[in-house]
Amino acid sequence: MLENINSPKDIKGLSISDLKILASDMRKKIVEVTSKNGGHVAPSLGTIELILALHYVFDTPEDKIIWDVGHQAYGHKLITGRRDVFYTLRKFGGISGFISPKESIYDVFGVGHASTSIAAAMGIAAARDLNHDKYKVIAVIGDGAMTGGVALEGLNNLGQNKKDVLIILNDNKMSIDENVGGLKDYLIRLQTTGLYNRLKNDAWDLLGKLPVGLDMKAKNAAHKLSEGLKNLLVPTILFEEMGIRYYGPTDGHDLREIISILRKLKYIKGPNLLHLITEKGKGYKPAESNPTLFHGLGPYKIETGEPIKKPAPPKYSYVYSKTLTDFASEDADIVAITSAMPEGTRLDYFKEHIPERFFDVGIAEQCAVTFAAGLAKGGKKPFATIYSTFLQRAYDQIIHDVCIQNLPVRFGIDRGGLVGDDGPTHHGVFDLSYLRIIPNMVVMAPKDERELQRMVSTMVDYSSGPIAVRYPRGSGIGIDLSTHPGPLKIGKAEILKEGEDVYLLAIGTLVHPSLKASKILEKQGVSAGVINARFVKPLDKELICDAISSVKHIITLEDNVIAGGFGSAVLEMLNECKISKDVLRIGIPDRFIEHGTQNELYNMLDMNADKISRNIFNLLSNARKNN
Ligand SMILES: Cc1ncc(C[n+]2csc(CCOP(=O)(O)OP(=O)(O)O)c2C)c(N)n1
Repeated sequence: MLENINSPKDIKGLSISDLKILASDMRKKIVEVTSKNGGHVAPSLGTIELILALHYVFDTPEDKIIWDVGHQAYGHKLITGRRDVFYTLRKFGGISGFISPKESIYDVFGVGHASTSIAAAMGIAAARDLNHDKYKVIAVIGDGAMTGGVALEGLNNLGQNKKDVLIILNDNKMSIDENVGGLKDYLIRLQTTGLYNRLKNDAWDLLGKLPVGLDMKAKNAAHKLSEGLKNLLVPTILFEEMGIRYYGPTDGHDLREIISILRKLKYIKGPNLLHLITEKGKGYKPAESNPTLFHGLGPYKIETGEPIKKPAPPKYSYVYSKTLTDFASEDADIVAITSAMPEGTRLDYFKEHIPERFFDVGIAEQCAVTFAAGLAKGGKKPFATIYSTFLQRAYDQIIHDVCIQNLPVRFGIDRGGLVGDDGPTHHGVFDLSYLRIIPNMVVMAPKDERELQRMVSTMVDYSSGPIAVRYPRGSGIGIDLSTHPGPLKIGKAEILKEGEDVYLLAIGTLVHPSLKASKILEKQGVSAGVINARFVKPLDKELICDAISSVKHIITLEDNVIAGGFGSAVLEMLNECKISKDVLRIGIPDRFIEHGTQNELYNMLDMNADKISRNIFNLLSNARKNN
């Protein structure tokens, strides 16, 4: 069936039983491709009926579907002209794992971070009205994404401005891990009573049956009475209190039912919310039974769902969490905070050992940072552990709530650098720039997992103000971690190799490639020194200036944007010290980097040892020629 679907127009005439066959084909295709490429399997398996019903009832792309996060829309890709390239999902040069307007006119609003759909849909609806257009705008948001501040801000406004937006709440009771917070409990209460809509329908039927001659006043009185009775029996409908009409809860896998409701909702103007109950991983047993693992994973065996993993050293996230947990078991002041990523950050390890000092605030990075500031104020040692890309959400909180008050909040910034197949919305390549410009902040990046341990230890000891360590996605380089090394002196770099022709000043994951590049250069007759800066802020002025005094060229290397990053900090320092050198800054250029494996991307950007050494060799040869 899927082979015949080239655009949503091709599903319009299908019967419900044909749509069911199509749903099954789509699930098979998703499992087939993600078992090889990895991806967001469980979220996408849970939305198949919803996707079919939306494209069946609405006239896309004229009507606009606005996805939240955009990780649950593989089915949407399959029926909007991308079936034949679906095998390239998340591959270098292939289609994105998220919603990407560059890729298709059916992908209306670019996304990868959570909770944006309601505000974006409201904006599109406002533009539609100003342009006197007539299309429908539909926001699809999960119960996890609904815990984010931006989503709640969107709801708060939509209820007031009454724009014609249909919100589909895709409620599977899960964020990546189990969803958290009062809203989650509330949604469960709505589900378990299940009464609301029945009562509402009864009330509507009743109104329909009232004598035709009855005047509006009497009808309104009857309506109010029925509403009052209903509110006695079921929880107050939060959304309705905010001015958004609520429909549901409805089985999100019952195609006939969703199509029938959407057909009605298509003609009901104003802000409406349809609450669908779905199952994450629907239709593929391993994903149904382990939705957290199958939220997003690498390749796996289709028959068993077992991830295909090559033996590898422990991941940075694990080393961070394990080290932190070890310290926390001796130091009762240490507290760990995540914003909906216990599994991703591996703080689940901390939670398992010290549950009373573990906090998951949901998809609420701003709350996580200000909460950490409060904990610091109360004398605790909070470790706000957040992916680099998601910490962008909390920039004002870092400045306003933490740094101005100089509070000793510890930031464990996971997924620094290029993250690979999740692409531009997820690369953590701005943090060194955005953190180092804030007064009071200390910023570190480890060269390997051993140094990460030392940096965690440094953060435990450091109480003079905010301090951050940012570390990459993936495995360390395989160092023995059986003993705990001590902390670092704040602002202390290390010379790994002396050089006479050129110095490579590197930070974080670029340190080891720099060492390798210097070895290649040595074979070519170039003496290249290597410094591991460790700190982007404060820089080790003394060590760096002393080391580089005899060379003409220095190269800075970082897995962060060149603009404003570590290399820029070095340039500023040289300028302040009135030292003049030829400086080449290697890092992420001024453009958004697509998806691919980390190796493919660093290779594309000339940021591996071979290419670094080749470029330095050419630079020095050209400089010699020009002299
Ligand atoms: C701002 C932000 N923080 C964290 C994430 C990581 N993240 C991606 S999906 C997800 C869970 C979303 O849950 P829900 O909206 O219920 O969708 P589901 O996967 O359950 O369908 C999280 C936390 C993100 N994408 N954006």
